[in-house]
Amino acid sequence: MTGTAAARISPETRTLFDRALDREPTPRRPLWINRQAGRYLPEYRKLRERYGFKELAGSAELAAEVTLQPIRRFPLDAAIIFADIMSPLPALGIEFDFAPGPVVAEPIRSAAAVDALPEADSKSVAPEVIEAIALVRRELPAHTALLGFCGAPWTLAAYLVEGRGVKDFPRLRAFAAEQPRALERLLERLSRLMAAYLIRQGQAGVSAIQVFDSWAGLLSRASWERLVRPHLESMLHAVGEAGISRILFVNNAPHLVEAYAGLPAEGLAVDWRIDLRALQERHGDRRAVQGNIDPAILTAGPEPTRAAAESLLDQVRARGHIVNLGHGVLPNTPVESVEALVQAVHREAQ
Ligand code: 1CP
Repeated sequence: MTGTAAARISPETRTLFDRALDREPTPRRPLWINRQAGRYLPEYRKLRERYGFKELAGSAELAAEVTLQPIRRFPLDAAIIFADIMSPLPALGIEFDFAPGPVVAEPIRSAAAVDALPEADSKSVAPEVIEAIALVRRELPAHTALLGFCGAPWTLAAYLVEGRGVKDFPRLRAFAAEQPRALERLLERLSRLMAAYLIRQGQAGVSAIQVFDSWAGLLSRASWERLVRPHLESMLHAVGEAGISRILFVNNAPHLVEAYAGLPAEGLAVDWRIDLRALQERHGDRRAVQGNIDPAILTAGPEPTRAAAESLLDQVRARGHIVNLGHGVLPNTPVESVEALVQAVHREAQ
């Protein structure tokens, strides 16, 4: 890692990523990769031989090391802190494991279970993540942005009510119909907790955060407007008031993208199902757009990756575009495909 004082971040330095998120002109578009620290990297797999995922994410030093792994290997424009969307939930007394996705010990399936959740002190919310942010900040080159993140209240509620990731989350949808008031109280609690957590991440040194709404698409638009929107909106508003830039990632919800686009966020990130150019045409005057190569294309190798990257760069206007995949990079992705993506994006500066 570069260790000279000049290479370290200073408050005056605005990275390529930060400028693109503010829709300022940049010499080329920034690039980072959803789930960029992970199993496709040999150095991550090596650490996973010695430590479980919970141990890695639970130690500030190990989490900082894993966060930096993809940055040492590729010239990416942002690092994302290594943690999970579940990391802040122990502050609410929630117990869970990973197998490999989150499995909650006692799913929340009644109004009484929602009301029994303890009030959390913001300092008790994932202190290891806050410490890891401070550690990464010291090591990260000045031109690389550091991103924090959290799960959207709805996506967190999906795991808490259903208990684990299952197709179409039927128990969650039943809970929304049977106990709408209890669901609202749960979303309200999660929204307040996540706002406090993201603001602490900002104080620890991230310049922007991404909110992952991975299970956004489960409700009809009318139910989403009624149950989900107010809580997501108040969380994003509180984070913006604290001066932290926001990217909202919406997965697999083509029927809701226009509704999400109206929420307060500097950037809108979408999966590969969405026409990013059309989204930019509709919202590019107020929002940066991020995405959205299909991660499966990278598993097909460097050539298809290069072609997909060139086609994306061709279609989407450079200004206010942050290049990324439409969802997390897959574990069987060849490192050479990531290199091909980096090269295609960097070629724009030449
Ligand atoms: O090595 C392993 O086996 C652990 C796999 C793993 C990893 C690497 C999990 C379990 N979480 C993570 C880290 C993680 N999760 C990051 C860190 C950043 C990085 O890797 O660079 C981030 C941003 C997340 C976010 C996350 N976790 C989301 C939102 C993004 C998305 O992919 O939609 C979701 C839905 C989760 C839940 C989760 N945690 C882990 C898995 C495998 C899953 C999803 C699948 C499921 O529900 O079964």
